[in-house]
Amino acid sequence: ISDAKWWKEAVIYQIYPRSFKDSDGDGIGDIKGIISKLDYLKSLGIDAVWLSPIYDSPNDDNGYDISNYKEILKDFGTMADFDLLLKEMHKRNIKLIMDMVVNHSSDEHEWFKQSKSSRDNKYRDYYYWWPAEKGTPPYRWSFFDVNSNAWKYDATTNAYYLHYFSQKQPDLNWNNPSLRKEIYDTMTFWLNKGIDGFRMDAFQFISKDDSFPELPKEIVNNTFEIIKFYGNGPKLHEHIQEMNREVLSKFPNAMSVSEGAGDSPEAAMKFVDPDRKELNLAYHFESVDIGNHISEFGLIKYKDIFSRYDEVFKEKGWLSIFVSNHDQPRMVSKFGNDTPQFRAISSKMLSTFVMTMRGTPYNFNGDEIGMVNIRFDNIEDYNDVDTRNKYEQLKNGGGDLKAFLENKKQTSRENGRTPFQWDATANGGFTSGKPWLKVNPNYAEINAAAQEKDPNSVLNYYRKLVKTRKASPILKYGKFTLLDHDNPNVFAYIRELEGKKVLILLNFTGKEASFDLGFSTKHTTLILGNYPNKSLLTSNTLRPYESLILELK
Ligand code: TEU
Repeated sequence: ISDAKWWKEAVIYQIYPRSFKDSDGDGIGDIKGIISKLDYLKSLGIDAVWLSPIYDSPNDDNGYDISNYKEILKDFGTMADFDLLLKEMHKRNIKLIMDMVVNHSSDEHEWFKQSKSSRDNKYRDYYYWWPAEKGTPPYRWSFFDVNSNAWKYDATTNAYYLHYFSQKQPDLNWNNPSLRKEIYDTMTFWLNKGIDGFRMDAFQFISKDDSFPELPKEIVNNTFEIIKFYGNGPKLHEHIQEMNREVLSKFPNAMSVSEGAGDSPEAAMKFVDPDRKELNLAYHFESVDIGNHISEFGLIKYKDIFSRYDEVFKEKGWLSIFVSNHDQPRMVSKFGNDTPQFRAISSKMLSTFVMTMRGTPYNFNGDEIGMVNIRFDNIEDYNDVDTRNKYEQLKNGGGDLKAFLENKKQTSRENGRTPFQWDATANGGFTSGKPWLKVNPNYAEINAAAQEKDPNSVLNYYRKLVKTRKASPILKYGKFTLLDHDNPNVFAYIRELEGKKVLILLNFTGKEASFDLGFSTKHTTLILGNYPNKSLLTSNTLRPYESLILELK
């Protein structure tokens, strides 16, 4: 394969460090905890870890609000721990992708403290300020603000500052070349340590028109419109190209992925078209912003998103394939079925999808053992700034709080953040102390240790999947063709490379489902299936949540 690259062939595993493994009993996951689980990661067969932020932070948004880009958060350990982690990962041939959050910083970052101290401070223009004598600034919607207002008034200099996310996450002003230089220095600092790349947080939002034209009315509370408007600032690609020249081009083996990639496949392509010299992988949200549960939005719409993107990316560019992350509820609770009857089988089916689709597969920690939504009853159980502030806002407006909490049981991103369930001991073996966020009480049944012993477990199936993917150039590079488009129950497709074909059949329902491929499945051999016993393939039927990877002759 002429354009082979390690990040096209890699399986990426996302670690949410706060919830992965606590080594010192303070209830918060840490770097030493991760080090103690590196052999587990190795046993999965994964190639790279994307580590959510571990930098110094007051944790308004769990590290996505950075107060010092070159220091490690004390709760997580020290720089020496980090250096050891990197060394131990590389020893095991696991690469490390860091999360770089540079659309905004923490309001406790030295830059912001300086910036807000006076209008003529040299850091003033590191952020966006609107002097109050000009009147109220043109409205900007905020993701996490209690009033959905991205402008916050600050009396020190009688001005408003911009924050697309929480009030403690002021947006960095990328129009300022000194700020951009600081960011490039920071990235170079980490790359010089030997890390293997970056996931660029909220990166589609970095460029802003600082004349702040009126916002289109449709934008409010409409994710798609917000991404369309905020995700395509006037100098976005100019900045990314500069970053490529100043940093990425000097580290040609490092991978780069933008979180968010505009509002269409064509927009996403602009981030990663090799001729444009910007980034390596696109990571778009259409397939997760599609709705709350697959039974509501339906499989056909879901298939269409993947086909539409694949069509644009079939000749060049590269996509990320994922079904969950730390901003999403649990994969099985959204796209599968997390009842005891179907949890394991549908988890396996979903991972089969991720591992057989074209693009680099990502697994969010815990999905490989089939962890499910915790479904908190009380707002006090939530730590997440997004959920808490939306609750507050609703409360202030006299909204239906009960309905809100009910909805969050299905949709809150905190469902994906509960501590990793390692074994059946107290707190799922995550910590010997009091966990920062409740552990799902089902850890007694759902945990890694129990699954180690069971050859048919979700975990052991996941390992087989990774092996299958890694051994197959067809699954990595093969062309994707969707079959049986109108089938609302079965996702069927072929991957094809140099005349060799693999057929993938996925039943997304809890019932037997039939399919019509337009050809017979007689001449197929099974590569991997998620049921332990023989399939009903001869009758063109799949069992509930069945998945099959077949060689097609
Ligand atoms: O998320 C940014 C972001 O754009 C998402 O909230 C996105 O809109 C959503 O996932 C689509 O469904 C990043 C981080 O991943 C998130 O954890 C942070 O809270 C946020 O940036 C602010 O740093």
